[in-house]
Amino acid sequence: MGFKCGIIGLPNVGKSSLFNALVGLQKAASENYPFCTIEPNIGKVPIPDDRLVKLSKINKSKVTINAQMEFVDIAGLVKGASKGEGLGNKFLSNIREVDAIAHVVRCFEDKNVSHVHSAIDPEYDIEIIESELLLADIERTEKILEKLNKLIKVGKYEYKEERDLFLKVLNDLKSDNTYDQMDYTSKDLYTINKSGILSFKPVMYVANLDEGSLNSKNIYNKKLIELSKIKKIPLVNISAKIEEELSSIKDLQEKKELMKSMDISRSSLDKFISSGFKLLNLVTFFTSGEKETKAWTIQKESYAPDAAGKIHTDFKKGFIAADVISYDKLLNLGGEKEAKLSGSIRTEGKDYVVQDGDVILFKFNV
Ligand SMILES: Nc1nc2c(ncn2[C@@H]2O[C@H](COP(=O)(O)OP(=O)(O)O)[C@@H](O)[C@H]2O)c(=O)[nH]1
Ligand SMILES: [Mg+2]
Repeated sequence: MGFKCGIIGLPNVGKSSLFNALVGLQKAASENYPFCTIEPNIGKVPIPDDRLVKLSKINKSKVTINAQMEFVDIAGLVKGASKGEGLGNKFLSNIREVDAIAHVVRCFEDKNVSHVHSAIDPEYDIEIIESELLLADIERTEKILEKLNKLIKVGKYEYKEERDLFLKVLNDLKSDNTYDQMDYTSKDLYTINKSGILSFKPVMYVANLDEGSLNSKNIYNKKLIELSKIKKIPLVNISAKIEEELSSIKDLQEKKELMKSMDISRSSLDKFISSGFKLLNLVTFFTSGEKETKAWTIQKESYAPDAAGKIHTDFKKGFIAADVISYDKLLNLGGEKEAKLSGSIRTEGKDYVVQDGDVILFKFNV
């Protein structure tokens, strides 16, 4: 199971440029992932993590392997998509499959690249996309309610709770997209997202900026910053075009020089990937030894056997215990040997909830 982040937005805003930049990273990393196939609209990219590098160094591992996340390039949504306009239904069903959404918003000017609504206007662009998702969701929720009501009518009262949940969802969808996710428990959100409702998925805005505006924010960007604050939606600034160019350059020196000439210190792709990762509500744990140091991801609040199952199903089936130490503690002590000698490694059982940054050695029976 992979964690997927879908890239959505109007046509010609830079989705594919961003996606190509991510695929560039994937190609660069693919020597570490011999089983990694490249699909046309799915990119698997390594999640950057400074801790992994340090951990690998301290334990003198031969190989270092990042956790991965999947990105999906979803073709442009247009006005009327919820009514099937421009292959709308197909695009909407692609969005249903993702765990989080990166909404790319055009903030660059370029006379050679047409804008579907002739003028660049982040607020209006966002409204179009969000209202298409909303309209599709209202229709879907009404259908779900119809089905649940039928079941209740024939005496299946156990569906009442779910019906009430979707009544609340419908009410929130209709009251102009101002619902507060805090009103819902994580179990509610799980049920809602599983039902194919789009508006409740975790989302971030991605401002695609001019080459020249990356450091000095332009008016479109300023507007978007304001909007993201009001809506409490995280925002990442990138220049998809620059990132696409940078990720295609293999020579590190050449890359550095190009970045210097454009006055950028760090690729914004890392920040984009990290933000996407945060949205997915995951934690990272590590396995580390002389052979390799590896980062793994798992849903927050997961138990130790589930973490073991990420590595191998046998690890979960035959789970006995987990030897655990936090990354910070291990690094402070100076390495695995020192941690063992000082008795700092805890043994945890099957009820242990894995914490972000845990370094774990699983014990199991096969
Ligand atoms: N000037 C400029 N052009 C860009 C930028 N990002 C994308 N483009 C161009 O805009 C056009 C559409 O980009 P694309 O990524 O295909 O958009 P999509 O339809 O959202 O997938 C392409 O010609 C890109 O080269 C940017 O930051 N600056
Ligand atoms: Mg495209």
